[in-house]
Amino acid sequence: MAVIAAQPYDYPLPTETGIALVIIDMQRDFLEPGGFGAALGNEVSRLQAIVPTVQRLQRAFRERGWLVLQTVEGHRPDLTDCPPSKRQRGNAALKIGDPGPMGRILVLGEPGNQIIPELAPKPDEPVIAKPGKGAFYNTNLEFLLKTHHISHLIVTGVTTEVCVQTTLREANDRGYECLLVEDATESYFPEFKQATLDMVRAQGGIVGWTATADQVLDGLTDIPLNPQNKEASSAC
Ligand code: TIU
Repeated sequence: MAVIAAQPYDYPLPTETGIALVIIDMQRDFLEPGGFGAALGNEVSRLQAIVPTVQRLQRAFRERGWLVLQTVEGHRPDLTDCPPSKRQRGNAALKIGDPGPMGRILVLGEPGNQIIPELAPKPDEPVIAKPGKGAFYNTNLEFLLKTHHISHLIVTGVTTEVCVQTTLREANDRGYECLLVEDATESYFPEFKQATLDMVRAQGGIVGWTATADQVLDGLTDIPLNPQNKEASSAC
């Protein structure tokens, strides 16, 4: 059986059902100055370090024709999907919906809401717009995963302890086998990232596994391509 060397123990890879790469919220709002992350008072530049690692994983999944799905956190322009509590929280100088240097803060379709160009999705790759921190709340993510027969999620993106961890926990409760990639996720707070990695793999992997991108890529080379994947690969 193919595995990824992981913590707290080897992550068994699926033989019959599918595996997907999940890239959480790698949007300008969180990685560039002038967006939501900066408006909350964070130093956003430290999130840039994971971009090449996420790109490597994205490339590997694409080469095999496997599902690569991304999320963006954002709200409808009328903010009817933004609870007032979320808008007020943190007392930021710029609130969700206010005009900022990259358009309206955390509003779908605005320049700040775009995925960074280095990780731009291909036209046939799904991008889930999510109004919450978790990617399952008020989205069709579960439907999408079911229709693609996905059971295993390789999880990356930002920020580790907010949208990534919330999504991973939501997925774990729904029965997905989740592996968080240690060097493909980042936080504005290194200690929160570390705490999240520790929490995920504590108690025998109570909410999942962690591994480095190299460990993931090594493990993936052992999975035989299924006919559907071969078809998808040859179409690329
Ligand atoms: N503020 C923070 O750390 N994160 C978020 O608001 N959203 C995500 O994590 N994507």
